[in-house]
Amino acid sequence: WSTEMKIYFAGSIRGGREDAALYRQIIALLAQYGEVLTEHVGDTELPNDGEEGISDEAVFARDIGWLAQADVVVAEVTTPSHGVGYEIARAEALGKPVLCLYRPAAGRRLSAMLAGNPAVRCEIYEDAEDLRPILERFLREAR
Ligand code: 6IA
Repeated sequence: WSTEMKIYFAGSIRGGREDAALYRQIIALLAQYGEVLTEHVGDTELPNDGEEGISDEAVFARDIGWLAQADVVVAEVTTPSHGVGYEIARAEALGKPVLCLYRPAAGRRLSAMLAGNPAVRCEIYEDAEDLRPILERFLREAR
């Protein structure tokens, strides 16, 4: 594996931090395959109203810069998030490979804008233990 691959991981922040510990696990897995540009998304201490000391404008500019540099985007999309949806659309427009990871449950359904989008790969899983083969296949094909 090339350690040069730059991976942009997207997960909900203000959309809700229920899955923050899982994001952290996914980031740790991804870090075995490349450089994860967005490790703060897995910071379980991060309050969902945002980090102190950095403006929304600075967050936006920084994240857009990272997205432009990224080779691939991996998004955990179970908790709906405007920011994650925006990042996915932006990555698609930039022609970057996008993988969406989704945990199905009764009473919710993945947005048709992702599930019905031929430009993004959506993979269903149950917990972090399922992810290694899914991530390896995606990253191999993206290289
Ligand atoms: O709408 P959301 O807040 O749920 O959007 C989450 C997504 O947008 C994540 O994938 C991040 O890449 C990006 N994002 C949104 N807010 C932040 C943010 N907030 N910081 C970094 N990325 C963000 C302030 C806290 C931060 C400085 C650690």
